[in-house]
Amino acid sequence: MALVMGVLNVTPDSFSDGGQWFGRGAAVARGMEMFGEGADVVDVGGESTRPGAVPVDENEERRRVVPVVEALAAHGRVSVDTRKRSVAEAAVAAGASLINDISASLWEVAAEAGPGVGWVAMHLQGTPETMQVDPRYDDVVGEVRGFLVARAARARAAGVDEVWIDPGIGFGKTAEHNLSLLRHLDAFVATGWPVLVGTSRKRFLQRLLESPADDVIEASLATAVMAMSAGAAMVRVHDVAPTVQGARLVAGPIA
Ligand code: HH2
Repeated sequence: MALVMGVLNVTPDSFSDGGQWFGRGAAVARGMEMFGEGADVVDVGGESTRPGAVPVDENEERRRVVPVVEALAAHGRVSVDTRKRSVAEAAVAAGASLINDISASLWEVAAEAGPGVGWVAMHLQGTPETMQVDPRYDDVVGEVRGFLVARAARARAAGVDEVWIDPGIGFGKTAEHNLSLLRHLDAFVATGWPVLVGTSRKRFLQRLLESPADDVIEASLATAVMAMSAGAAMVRVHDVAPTVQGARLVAGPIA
């Protein structure tokens, strides 16, 4: 069965849930709730990477993330969503066992931590500050896949046992690029690296459906189910309980 990664943004400004879980107590309670709903991993992030978001100072990011990781790691698997080495290191020291790395450059932190700490390579064109200005590809599927396979191989060569690849839906991609990647997930699955996909509450769904943010919850579930049906081994979502139901259906009755 595909794994479900629950999103926990400990930020004042994330795209769909900014500010909601900013306090430590509220964040830990939400993480516990997601474990209760069946999340296999809770992904703790202290910096919004939505298009145009303001970068966060690394001390502030560590201050946001570490206590929440520490509290949740006693109850289930925790990943840290960061592009900063010091934040990844501090989160691993606090109990995170997966580095969800939107910069696809921190595999050495996982390698240094040794067995039991995995790494996700996510593709991003440009930087979160500018990535949606004018994203361009000749062959989005081939370029993103080539990049991820090369990074995954470097991580494996450095000694990381558990390596995931993620096409980075919405990160330096137009709605058409995102659709191409979703339609061709089989090309990523065929690489043999386990594939993680995050479509949850993303802006391209709003654009495609011409909907306000709150109305893309169902579209988020639909695209998560599509991704799992195409062979994604993990989906990153805000709405854990319905996605766990979807994962069970894909793995069982409708397999
Ligand atoms: N998407 C977001 C953040 N981290 N990590 C992976 N591996 N894959 C993704 O698609 C992905 C990710 C952006 O979504 P969200 O956390 O909802 O928003 P924000 O960056 O504003 O916190």
